Amino acid sequence: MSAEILVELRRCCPPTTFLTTPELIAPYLVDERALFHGRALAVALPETTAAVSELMRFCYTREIPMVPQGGNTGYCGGATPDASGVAMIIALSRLNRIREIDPSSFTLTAEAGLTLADVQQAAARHQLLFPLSMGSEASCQIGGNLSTNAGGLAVLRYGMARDLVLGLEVVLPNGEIWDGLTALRKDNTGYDIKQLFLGAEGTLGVITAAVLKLYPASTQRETAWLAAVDLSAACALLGLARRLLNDCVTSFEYLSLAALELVLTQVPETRCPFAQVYAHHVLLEVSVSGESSDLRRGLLKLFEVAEREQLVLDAVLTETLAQRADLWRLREKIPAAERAAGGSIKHDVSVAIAGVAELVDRASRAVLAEFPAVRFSLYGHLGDGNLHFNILAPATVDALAFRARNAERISMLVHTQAAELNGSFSAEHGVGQLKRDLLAATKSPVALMLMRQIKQTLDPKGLMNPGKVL
Ligand code: 2HG
Ligand code: ZN
Repeated sequence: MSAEILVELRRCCPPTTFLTTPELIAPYLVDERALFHGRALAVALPETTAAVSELMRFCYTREIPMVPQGGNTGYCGGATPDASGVAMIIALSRLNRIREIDPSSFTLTAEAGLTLADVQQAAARHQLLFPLSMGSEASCQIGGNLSTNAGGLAVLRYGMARDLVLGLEVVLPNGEIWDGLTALRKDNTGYDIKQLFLGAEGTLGVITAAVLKLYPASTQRETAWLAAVDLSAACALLGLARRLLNDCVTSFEYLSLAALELVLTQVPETRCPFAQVYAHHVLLEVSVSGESSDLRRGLLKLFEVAEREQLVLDAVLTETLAQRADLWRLREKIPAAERAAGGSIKHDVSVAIAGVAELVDRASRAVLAEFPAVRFSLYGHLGDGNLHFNILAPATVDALAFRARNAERISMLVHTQAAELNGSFSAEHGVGQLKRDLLAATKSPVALMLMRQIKQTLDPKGLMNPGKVL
């Protein structure tokens, strides 16, 4: 970076630390999956909202592009700068205080750089639950979760990240601070401005803090593993479970046999819950707060009805915390297992729940017609109609070369099938730079016009996270 800008930056933003040496900034220049490599002027580590504001005002006047970055666990390159080397990375990790927790209002005010696990633990200390939950929770940051509207493992019951927010504090591209940190549950006064920044992936401003919704902590929790007859039966099982269990289903995760086998072969100390081999597996978790429900009895009833209706072939209920952890490990380790097996071409598609089986059928046939030797790793949040329709290279070829040559075509085949069923090409991972062209190609002209007008209004100089989303 030019020495003069650095001197000026340090003079204008004295409390902020700037990293400039190649070794120190290197981790900020590559995304989680190493799909994108960028360059940057420097990495700024502001510790307060005022410091973020000063920094952004400086960048705005000098027309320096800004790339906000949280835990850098995203899947679409949304926090990785481009190759120009002119952008300032704004890393939020030092803006990491719990500002307030109000158990009577069931709210927690968190700064952007807290990890998701920090937020969950802060709520738990008051016997409260912050329900957003995902494999990367120890390192992803709440600001990133909100900016990308993250999903995860309990969306079925509690919604996506945007559903868990009451108020936001945002620094706009010119450094102005929007204090929207309201804890009101009802505020029907015109446009809901916070929604613009939730899911905007840092293209409109930087989320610095949020008032989050909390829930009573679960006092009873039961976990079951079931083998479904097929995918349609698994979907029917979901409806049955919601009805029989008083809508207490927190997670309803699907694993195809292939995805499960990947974990069993790649991850040490894992074991299939069943002695027999089944093609379709469901990890089902139910939870309640309070003492009145008998979840175990409800689940046993579910097993009985589901077997009678020929939806399931086998089922187990965990007896110990260790057994529960083992089951969740099977699900949460799938991405790591895919990596260990040479990596995958990932898809994050969603359709209405009733359409999931048809999507899998159509997309599998479309892919196999052109790539008969590929291996599938299908799994995901079936309760949300969201599948990770991931594809591994044929066992006999070089995985990296196969992906480089064929990922685009394979993704096109999968996304086309999702679109034909009115689905989404990005249910929970966002757009970033990976899916930006897909967004441009598939959103309606009116939707694109509205998005571009919003961008132009909030970020007239186009400095916020350039090249992402739009
Ligand atoms: C999950 O559900 C994550 O485990 C990652 O969204 C999905 O790696 C993937 O494809
Ligand atoms: Zn997922």
